[in-house]
Formats: sequence, C-alpha cells, structure tokens
Amino acid sequence: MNKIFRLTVLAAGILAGVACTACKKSPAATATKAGMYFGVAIQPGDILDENKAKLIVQNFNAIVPENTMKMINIRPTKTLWNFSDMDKMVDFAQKNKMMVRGHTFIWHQQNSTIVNQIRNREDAFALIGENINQIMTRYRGKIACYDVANEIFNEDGTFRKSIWYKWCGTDLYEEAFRMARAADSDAKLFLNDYSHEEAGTPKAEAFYEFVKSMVEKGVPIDGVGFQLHLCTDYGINEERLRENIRRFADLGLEVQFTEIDIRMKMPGSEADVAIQKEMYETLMRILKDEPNVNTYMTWGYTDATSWVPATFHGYGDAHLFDKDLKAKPVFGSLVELMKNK
Ligand code: 9MR
Repeated sequence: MNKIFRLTVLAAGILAGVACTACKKSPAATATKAGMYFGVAIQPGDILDENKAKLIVQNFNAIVPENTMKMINIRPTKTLWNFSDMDKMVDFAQKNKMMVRGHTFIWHQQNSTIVNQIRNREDAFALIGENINQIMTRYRGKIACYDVANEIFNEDGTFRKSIWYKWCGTDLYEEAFRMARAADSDAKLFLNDYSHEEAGTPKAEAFYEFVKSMVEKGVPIDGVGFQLHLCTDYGINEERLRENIRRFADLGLEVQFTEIDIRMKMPGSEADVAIQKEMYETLMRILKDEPNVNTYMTWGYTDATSWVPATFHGYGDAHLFDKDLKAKPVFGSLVELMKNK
C-alpha cells in the first residue's frame, strides 16, 4: 500500500512538474520532483498580495487554509454560506498545480453561533453532515484531503469535553468520516491533533488506541495529522516520534505533518536558531525515511503574520521566512534535503 501511495504521489508530481515549466528550479518544483508535498497555511490576503502570492507559488506545492474553511468563516449563519475566499484559494491552487488540504469540520474552536442552537444529538449530526456535504461536493477533485476532526483529546488522554462530545460522545467523530467518504470518495480523510506526536504520552496513547479502534471497526480513515507546533526549549524526541509514525504505518495509515512551526524564546539566541534548524531538518529527514510520511505542511510562512506570539507570550520567530519575507538559512537546507530525497 505504501508503495502504491508513493507511486501515485510520484506520478502526480511528474505531471505537475511538466506543467510548471516556468518554475523548474524553484523549491516548489524541487518538492514536486521529490514526489512530496511541501506546503503552507495561508490567509485570503496572501493570494491578493502579488509578492506574497509569488513567494507561496515559488516555494510550496501545497496549501491549507489557516482559517478560511473553519465553520465561523465558511458558514457564519445557518443559511449563509461564504464560499468566496475558499473558492479563490482553491482556484489559486489549481492554477498553480498545488495540493490543497481541507481544515477542518469538527473542532471546539472557531465554530459559528449556529452551534448554540443545537438541542440534541440529531442536531449535531445534521449540522456537521450539512457542512461536510456542502464543502466536499463543491470542492470534489480539488481538495485532496481533509482534517475531518481536529484536537478531540485532552493532554491526559481523555476526550475533550467539546460541544460535539457533549451531545454525541465519540459517535459523531466516526460518523463524520463515513459522511465524508460518501461526499467525496477520492479525498483522504484525517484525524488531526497536537502534542500527541511522540509515543508514550497519555495523549499519544489515547489517540493511537482510538484510531486503531476506528480502523478495526472499518471507519474510513486514511491517515493522521501530526501538527508539530514545536519549541526549541523542548526539542524533538526523534525515536519516540518515529515509533509513533511506524505504528500508524502498521495500521495501514499515512501520517501527514500538518502544521509545523518551531518557536523560540525572544529574542532568539544563536543557539536557539541552530536548534530550530536542526529540528526542521530532523522532520524532513524523518519524512525521507518513513514511507508513510510524504507531506510537510508549515503553519504560516512568515514571522510577520504569525499566530505564535499572541498565543505563546514572549515566543516567536517560528517560521521559515522572517518578518521581511526573507528565507531563513533553514529554508535552504530543507530544499537541499528535498533534492536528495
Ligand atoms: O492559526 C490559526 C489562528 O489564526 C486562529 O486565530 C486560531 C484560532 O484558535 O487557530 C489557529 O490555527 C490552529 C489550527 O486551526 C489548529 N491547530 C492549532 C492552530 C494554532 O492555534
């Protein structure tokens, strides 16, 4: 299965590479030639700004909407569907032969106020079902994979007591995958989370056990998302990360790196910058070695518009491009690693 997956990606990559003759030597083309996805989370404004759009197209061959597909934006009220920003992103990706990840249907944040009208389990199923059907049929053939559910666990391995869990327990999570498969049978379906990447923590174990039970029950899940919002203070336990990736491979599942960023305490020291570079590279090396990992998405590209400082006070400089949109040395080394993939 891994081999078939590799060949499919490679074939798609070769086709995209042929079409993109204008940018043959770009990092984006390097990723495509390597048969992998090297992507970035973007905002609607990124593709309206000529310089930013150019930077994205030249350097990445995949995108994910950072906020645009979340319920609060795409369906602000029960009857109002706001597809215009998402349409523009999908068109942008199609025009530039980029893969699109869809993010996300079930989450405890950035829901619209419609969720306050949920009175019972049926309402919750109906609402999520409508969202899945509307979005996945609209973008059928254009969005390659979706985070069907996001961040459903607490750090201690218990299920997060979100509005969805409150009404439906875990039934909605599983049913959402079935609904998504029915809406677009070609899209790959993922369960995404953070701080569960290294085997051995309560969250990692609970996440793994739940996914394993889904596979055993025949719930149509194709893979799991490792967000990888990391910090130079803690580093990466590479052995534990690989161990986790491999047990998902044993279940026949793909692992995608979905939201990579590596923050440091500000102002960053030379040592922090070196650690950050090493961490970004380690993730790329893991992707190269592990056959069920082929997607390296970064959560934003520039320190100028990062979500990090607002959430982790005193931390920043987490991305591959600085505040002036200049590529950091680590970016060049990632491209070199992709060349030798
Ligand atoms: O980057 C996103 C930021 O702009 C939003 O304000 C925030 C709302 O919580 O969500 C951020 O994206 C999150 C992603 O959707 C899920 N994983 C964690 C990301 C960073 O918080």
